[in-house]
Amino acid sequence: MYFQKIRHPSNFRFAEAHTSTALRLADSELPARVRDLGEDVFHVEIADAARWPLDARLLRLNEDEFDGPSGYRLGWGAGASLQLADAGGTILLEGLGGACFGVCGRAWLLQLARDDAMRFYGQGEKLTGLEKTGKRTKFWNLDVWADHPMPVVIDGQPDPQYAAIPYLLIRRGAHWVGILVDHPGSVFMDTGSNWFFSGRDDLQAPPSLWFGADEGVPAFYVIAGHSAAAVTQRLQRLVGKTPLPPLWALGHHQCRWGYRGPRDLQRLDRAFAAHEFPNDGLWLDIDYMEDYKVFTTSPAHFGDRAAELQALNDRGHRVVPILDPGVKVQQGYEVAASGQAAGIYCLNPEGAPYVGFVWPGRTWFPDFSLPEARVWWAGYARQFREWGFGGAWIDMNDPSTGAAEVDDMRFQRGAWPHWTYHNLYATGMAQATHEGFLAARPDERPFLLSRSAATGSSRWTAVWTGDNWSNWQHLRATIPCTLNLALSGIPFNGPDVPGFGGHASRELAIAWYKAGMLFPFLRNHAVAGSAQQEPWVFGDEALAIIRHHVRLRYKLLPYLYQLWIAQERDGTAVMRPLFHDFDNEDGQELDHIDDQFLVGPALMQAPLLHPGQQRRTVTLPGRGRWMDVSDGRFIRAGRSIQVTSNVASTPVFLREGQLIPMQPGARISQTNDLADIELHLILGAGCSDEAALDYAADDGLSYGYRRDERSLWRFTAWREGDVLHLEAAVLEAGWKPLRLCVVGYDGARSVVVTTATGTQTLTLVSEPWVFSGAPLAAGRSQAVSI
Ligand code: MIG
Repeated sequence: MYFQKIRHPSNFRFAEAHTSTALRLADSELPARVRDLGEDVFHVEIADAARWPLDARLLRLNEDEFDGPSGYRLGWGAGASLQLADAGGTILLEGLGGACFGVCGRAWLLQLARDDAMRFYGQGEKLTGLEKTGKRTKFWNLDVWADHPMPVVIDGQPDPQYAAIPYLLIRRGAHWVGILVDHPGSVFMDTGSNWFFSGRDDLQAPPSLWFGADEGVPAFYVIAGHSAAAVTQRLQRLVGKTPLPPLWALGHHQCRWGYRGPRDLQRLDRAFAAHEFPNDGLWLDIDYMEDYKVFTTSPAHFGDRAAELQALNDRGHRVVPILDPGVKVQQGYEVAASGQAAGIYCLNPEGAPYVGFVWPGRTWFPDFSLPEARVWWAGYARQFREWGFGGAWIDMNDPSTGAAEVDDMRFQRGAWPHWTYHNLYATGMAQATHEGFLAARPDERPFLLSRSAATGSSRWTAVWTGDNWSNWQHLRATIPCTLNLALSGIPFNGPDVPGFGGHASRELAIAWYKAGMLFPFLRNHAVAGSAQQEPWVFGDEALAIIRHHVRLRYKLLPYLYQLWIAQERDGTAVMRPLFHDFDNEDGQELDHIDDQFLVGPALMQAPLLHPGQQRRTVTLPGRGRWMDVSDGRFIRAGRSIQVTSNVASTPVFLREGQLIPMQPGARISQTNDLADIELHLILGAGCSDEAALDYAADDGLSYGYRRDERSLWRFTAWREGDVLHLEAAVLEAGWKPLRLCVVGYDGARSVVVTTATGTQTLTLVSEPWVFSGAPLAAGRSQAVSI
């Protein structure tokens, strides 16, 4: 842990009473306001301009989003204690009476009563596990390798990480409550770490949890609801939903610190083609630049840049280079000079441009908190996109400043101290880059990947979880990290596969690819100097296994794409923990399951995460059945089972009563057509469920879908004996008609398809296919057009 200490309630003075507009301390009053924003979203603000003169909340959240009534109530009770009650008046969350809101100079803190039945999640990007009871932490973006000792990094313990989302999701029985601190700088939080010297608790304090900040206006949101899913959706609407990504961003990406330019990428393109391994993104790390100067390309590595990029693009690969914010301080470097002329750099306390030391050497840093700095940066980003680069990978935006203390970097032309924009720096960079890309191609969905992030950044960028290590504990840690990011409003994220630092073994590479094949973002990336880890370097058998599972991701793209449509529509998480979709029922406890996860409503993975592992326990949540893709059996849920697997396979379960759209046949290229699908009906023998799916298709690239250039079908399906029934209605027809085959399981022999033009019965011809491991018995219909 980077920060061993955080502020402690003992040093705070607490409000003891309240009026309708203020909290009363011994000798003063603090204006305090609780607002009900609607739909059980509340805002609490203690805006005392005397104590907190600077309101640094530049990124406004979507408070106007909520228009329904609230069932819960939030307000101050006796002892100036914040209280959340449900519709029946039962108190669900409560401050410690007389010790709820406190101040310590400019620091503030809010303390709530804690009991052992509470469960805690969220907290954004952290490697501290799925459930967060007993954690002491800070939210402060860091360059992890630069700021933590290397043994801590390798061991998988560094905290904080690159992205800071000061959010806590609390489960208390059947209620879920999210608390989001609205603060651009350092926020601290303690969920019961009980940090007493020598184990002695001289305070005799009741169990509590607290959060606060060192300075800045105390403000936070409270979101209450009856499920983790409902609270997460409203959090996402509040901070901003993730716009529908271009389809290529959901593919496989190949990166390495060491690819320098088109020649390296052409070699990769040939290898992917030779191995019939689908891949969408080819990435360039810092060596593609001239002297590490941002917005340049090295003449040594590029020839006719436009032609080279076009040729790669024609072969189905987008080229995604890295952009670092630091601008090299150098005479005659146009970017540096124009930024200086525009006066858009961060200043130090003496009023000169702040200097840091990163890859280019002495560097200045654009002040993305200034709209004019974002416009300046967007101008270069636009040109960059026009050169033919497909996306941007924005790095070092924590911001990383080398040996120079970041605190001397000030914002708003020097008027604002560093904390006011620290955690938002990457988000400003993402926003500016996004604007530049849109200016270059107004009708193309931009794709950005950022290292650092904050509340709200998912409006502009996906996130990768930074520099991890090729070892098993890092593999295991990726699952809860990605799940908690999704619960915290950053659904589009993923780790470097199969680890950035160190050397991935063959076994780890296979395990990581199998576990990560359906993560929201999938990129192979490695540090300079490590052993090569492209999918084909581990031998033919490993290549075949990795390729199979990456092709499976591509086969599932029509399904994955629907999950992103749902995210953009209502903020639904994509990859999520079991408790997002299922309650603890019948004695089945899902609170701590961190080695299984759901990808959308229909698919659950339970990967092998230890060397040599061939068996594991799998919890099947809910009351229905799950189909085991290794043998097609439908297994009753509400219990745990033992499964065996092997190097070639990974345990995956499909939820009965779901319809899963997939690409037809095996995937060997990155060519997609969302209007040509197999619809897999997960309905086992004896199933009485009715299944439903709205399926949408568009070009996967432009904003046409916002102009009605998309098609939408509504499917309903059920099973009677060995006959499947499928009803299909066309709800929108702005894109293409649908070519559809039906795939059935568990002895289904025919399907009766009903559309507006009539009913036809199609035979399901036995066509086993390999989902993972052994062939899976299935029946497939001929294609129909809808
Ligand atoms: O100081 O650009 O996290 O993905 O390969 C290291 C080189 C800078 C850190 C990124 C990593 C990238 C590396 N960068």
